[in-house]
Amino acid sequence: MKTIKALPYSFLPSILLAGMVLAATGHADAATIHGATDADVIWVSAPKDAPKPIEDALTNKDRSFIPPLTVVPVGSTIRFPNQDPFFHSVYSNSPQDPFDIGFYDTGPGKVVPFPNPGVIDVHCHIHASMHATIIVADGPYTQSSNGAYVLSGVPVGKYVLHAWDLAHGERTMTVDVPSESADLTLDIRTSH
Ligand SMILES: [Cu+2]
Repeated sequence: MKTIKALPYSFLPSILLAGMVLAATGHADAATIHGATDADVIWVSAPKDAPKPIEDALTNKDRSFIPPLTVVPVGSTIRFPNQDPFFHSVYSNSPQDPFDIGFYDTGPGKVVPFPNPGVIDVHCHIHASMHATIIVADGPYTQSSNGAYVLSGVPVGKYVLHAWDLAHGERTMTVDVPSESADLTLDIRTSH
């Protein structure tokens, strides 16, 4: 479990809203949290309710990662296919899931497992400008769209909620989901 970090100034009022049940919805067995956000990815640490691991891919093309941001459930694997006519050598020094897969030429690339949750910064030894972010989520997750998010499938209980974007990094706070029919509005913005 991560330690809850100090929250940015204007993040604090949001916490007060977290316990407010604004309306009941028709969800049968899990609550929904939604609201405005300037984060790109929102997830909660609820390992028992983490989505099943998947096999994903992060393509190397034109000296970049496609896509530059990807979210996978904890335990997933990611392949790094190389569509450039030259070598790449992808690695991460992120403490949760460090890896260094060595040099690989054009082709299917190599597969990396991500057994631990966290925010993983990915780089290339050869091309210093290459960067991607992989978020390994140990619970329900969602990506925002047009400054808003909807996180569904959140089980009843008290959880650490994580929000991430490139400018602000990772922010965390606790949320208390009081019932399976809860529909929580939670503002996750650094300034508003
Ligand atoms: Cu490279």
